[in-house]
Amino acid sequence: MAIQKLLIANRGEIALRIHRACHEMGIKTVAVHSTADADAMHVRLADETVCIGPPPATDSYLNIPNIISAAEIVHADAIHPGYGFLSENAQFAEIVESHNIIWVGPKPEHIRTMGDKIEAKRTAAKLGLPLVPGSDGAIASVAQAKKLAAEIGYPVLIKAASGGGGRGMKVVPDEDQLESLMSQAAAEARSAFGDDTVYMEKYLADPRHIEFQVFGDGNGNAIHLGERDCSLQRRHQKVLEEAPSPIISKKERHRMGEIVRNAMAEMGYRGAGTIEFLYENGEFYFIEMNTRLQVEHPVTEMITGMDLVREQIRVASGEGLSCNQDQVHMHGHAIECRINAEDPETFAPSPGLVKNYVAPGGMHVRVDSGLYTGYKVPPYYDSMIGKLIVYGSNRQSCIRRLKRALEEFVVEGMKTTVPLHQKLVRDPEFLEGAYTIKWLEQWLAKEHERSTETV
Ligand code: MV4
Repeated sequence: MAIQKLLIANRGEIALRIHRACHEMGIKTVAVHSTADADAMHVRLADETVCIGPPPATDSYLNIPNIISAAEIVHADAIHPGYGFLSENAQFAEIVESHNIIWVGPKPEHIRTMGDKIEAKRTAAKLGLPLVPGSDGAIASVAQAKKLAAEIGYPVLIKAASGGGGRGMKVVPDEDQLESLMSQAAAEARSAFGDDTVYMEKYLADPRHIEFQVFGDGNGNAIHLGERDCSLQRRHQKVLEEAPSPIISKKERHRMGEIVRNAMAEMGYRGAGTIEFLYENGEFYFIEMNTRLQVEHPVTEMITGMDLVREQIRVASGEGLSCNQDQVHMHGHAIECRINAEDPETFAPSPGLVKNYVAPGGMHVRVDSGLYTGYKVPPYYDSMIGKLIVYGSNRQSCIRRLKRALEEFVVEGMKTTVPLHQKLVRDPEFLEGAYTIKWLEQWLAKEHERSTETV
């Protein structure tokens, strides 16, 4: 069924991104927004707007009855959830579908399965994905944990079944600390997620975070769009992402790509998904699957030339994927810098009035942002105000262009992470592509030391 009017259940740059895809496809858009976002760019551009509540997200962007009511009032025939907020809420997906509204997302059952990290690992194992050695399911007792940890070898990692984003994770260095760290992890998981189920994995000391982009049509056809390297993170927040990974060979990409593609085809996966791996000593280990479009999807778009939001909408409306695997071609290199309204040294949020905004441009430079001069960044939400995505025929030319684009970026009135990126892309180790998940925080600590040194 062709979609005529789509409700965007999100805000910020991703709401704008979805609006743009819709208008290119001839689909009318509905922006739902909190009172704090009345002046947002995507609200200005949308065909219709509905205010769904006060600033706190729980009362607006997470308020299911208000969003469904808005969709009914304007007769929207589809809802796109973006990322974050309700995007991985299986119950919301079910409610949308039960109102005969097209859910632009994966099947609710797949969202639910992948939301439970233990179920996700079980499913992944059945589908032939390689796992980190660990417990087969939840840990039931300290005795069982001790026995298993002795088999796996210390250090081990205790993770929350409902977790994600690193919350409720504990590294256990030896058996003496197992019992106490296990109960701490369970307590943290209970207070954060209302579920104290934990599981165990071998702790990988210094891996890279590599994720594969997949797409399914829901009827057993699936494609992969290669990988992204997302190892550069600070406190589980990604800072800069690139595609392809500087350390994955064509052969490895093809091998893993086929494994994830077959897995998605076999499960009948529908829509966009990301399969997350840790990569160490030449081996991939599945850790989680995200059942949504991700912030960093544009780097994949740059190297494949595909519009992933368009693809999501096609699949949701039953038109199927626009191509098969043989028609997916990856060329060149792309890097995304997340631009946050934050102090680049302390990372303290820095919302407020944008006194002057000039985005970079030119060949192969893309800026996804709802910012404009005179806009007021509200203090209630995530501090990401935009993304700079740059393409080059190879990694070196991409980085040269990225430096040039970062020089052009003007955001006045608030602190941003632009200066951080300007420094980062000049670091010799970054230039070599020689980084792992621990590298950025160590680099930031060194940079901080350097900047606070007294003469
Ligand atoms: C791990 C790990 C080491 N060993 N699992 C962090 C959040 C969650 N998505 C998975 N995480 C990790 N799981 C094993 N068995 C290290 C991390 C991790 C991490 C992973 C990806 C990117 C950045 C990270 C930062 C710290 C820890």
